[in-house]
Amino acid sequence: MAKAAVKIQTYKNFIGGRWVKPANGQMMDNLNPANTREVVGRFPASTAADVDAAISAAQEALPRWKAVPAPKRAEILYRAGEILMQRKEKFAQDMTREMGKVLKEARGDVQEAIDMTFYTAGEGRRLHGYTTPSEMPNKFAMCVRQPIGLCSLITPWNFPMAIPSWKMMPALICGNTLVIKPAEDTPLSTINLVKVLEEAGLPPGVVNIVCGTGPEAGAPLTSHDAVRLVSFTGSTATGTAVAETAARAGKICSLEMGGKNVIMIMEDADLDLAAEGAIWGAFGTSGQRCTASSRLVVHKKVYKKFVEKLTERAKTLRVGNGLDEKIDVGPVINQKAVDKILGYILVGKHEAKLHLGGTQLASGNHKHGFFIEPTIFTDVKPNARIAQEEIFGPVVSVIPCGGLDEAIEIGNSVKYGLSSSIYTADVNRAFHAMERMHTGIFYVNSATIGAEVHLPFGGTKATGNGHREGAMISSLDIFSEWKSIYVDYSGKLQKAQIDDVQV
Ligand code: UN1
Repeated sequence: MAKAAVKIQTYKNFIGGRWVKPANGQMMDNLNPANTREVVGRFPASTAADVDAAISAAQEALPRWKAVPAPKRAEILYRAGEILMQRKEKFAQDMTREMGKVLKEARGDVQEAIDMTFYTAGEGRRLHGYTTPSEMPNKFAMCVRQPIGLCSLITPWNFPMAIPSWKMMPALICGNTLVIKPAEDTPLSTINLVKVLEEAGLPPGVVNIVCGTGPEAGAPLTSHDAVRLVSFTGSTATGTAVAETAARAGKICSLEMGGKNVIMIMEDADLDLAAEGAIWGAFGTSGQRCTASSRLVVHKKVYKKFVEKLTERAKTLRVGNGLDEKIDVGPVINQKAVDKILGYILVGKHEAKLHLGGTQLASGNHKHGFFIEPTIFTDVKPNARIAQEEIFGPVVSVIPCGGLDEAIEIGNSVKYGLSSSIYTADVNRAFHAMERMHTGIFYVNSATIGAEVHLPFGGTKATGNGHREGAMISSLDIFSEWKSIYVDYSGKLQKAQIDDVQV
C-alpha cells in the first residue's frame, strides 16, 4: 500500500493583524537539520512588496500604540508571558525540529523569552526618567523616555525565540511598532512568539512578521524611509552592510555580531570543573552561540592534564537528533554551515594538532542530517586562523600559555570582544582578569555562555556598535529616545548660561 503523503503545514506573514500570503505567492521549505527529509513547514519567501505592506501597517498602528499608557502595554506582555509558559514544551519541540539544538537547550531558549517578557513587563510601571535641578530659579528640569517610532528587527537562527524577545519586548514596552524578519532557517519559533502576542491582545499592526531571506526581505527592511531604527543580530559581514545602509539613511542602528570567546584556565583551577565548563561552552548548541567558548587558553603546568580530562569528556558526547533526550550535541544548521566548519577544520589541520574529531558524521542515524563530531585542536598558536576567526561550530582550540598576563594578552588578541572567562582559585587573579579582559561579559569559574536577561548583553570591538541588549537600562536606551523638558514658572525671560544668578 502506498504511504499516505505527509501534509506539509504552511505558514503566513502577519501584517496589520492578519495572517497573509506573500504578495508573489512564493514559499520556501524549512527543513529539520537533524533529518532533512522532514519538512518542518512551508514559509513565505517574502519580497519588498511584503515588507512595504508590513511597514505601512506598523506606521498606521504607531500613533495609537504610542498613546497607550505603558502599564497597559505591560499587561499584554504579562499575558504573553503566561501563554509562553503554557506552551513551553510545544515551542521547545518546534525549535529543536527547525534549529537542531537539543531539547533541554530549546527549553532554555523558550525560557529566556519567558524571562525577558516578564522582566520587560515590569518596566511598564517604571520606564524611569529623572528630574534634576535647573541652574535658574523657578525653573523645573526633567527628562523622560519617548518611543523611537518604527523598528526593523532582523534576528538569527541560533536563538530563534530568545533573541527576538530581547528586541521585541523592550521595543513594545517603549511604545514602538515593529516589523521582524526572522532567519530563514528558523521562522517557526518567531512565528510562535508573534502568535502569542496576538493572542495576548496586541492591537493589529503593532507587531508584524515577514519571513524570507536577507537579500529579499531583510535588505528592504533596513533601507525603508519610514524605519527609524534597525536592530540586527547575526554575522559581522551582514551587520556591517546593515550599518552602512542605516548610516546613509540616518537611522539608529544597533548591532550584535560575532565572538571568539576565551576561557583561561590557570594552574590553580579545579580542572574537573574547568573541563566540564569547557565542554558545555564549546560544544553546547554545537558551538553555534555567539558566546561559545571557542578558545581555551591553558597554563602550561596543567595543560597535559587538562587536555586529558577534556578529551575524556568530549569522547562521551552523543551526537544526534536533539529530540532524543539522550543526545548531547545536535546538528549544525545547514549545508553551508557544514562546508564552512569543515573548511576551518582543514585549515586547522595545517595550523595545529587535530586531537579529536574533525569529521562529518553522515551514515546510519546521521545520514540525513548535518552532524559534525566535537572537534579539539591542541597546541594552537594564538594567531592561527582557527584561534582568530569565528567558526560557529563544535570546534575548540586549546592554546598553551605561561601565566595570567600571557593568557590575558592572548585572550584579548582577537578582533571580537563578547565574552571571556577564567578558572582560578585565586580571587586576586580573578579580579585582575576581570578588569583587563576587554569583553562585554566576563565569568569567573564558569564558561563563556549562560547570560541572564537582566544583565547587559553585548560586546566590545567588532562584536557590536556599543549597544547592550537585555538589562533594562541598556535595552531601553536602544528602544527609546530621551526628551529633556524645562518648565519655567518664573514669569519672566530667564537665559541659561547668560543670566548672572545671585547667590
Ligand atoms: C548567542 O550566543 O547568540 O549567554 C546568545 C548565552 C545565551 C544567549 C546566547 N543566554 O549563551
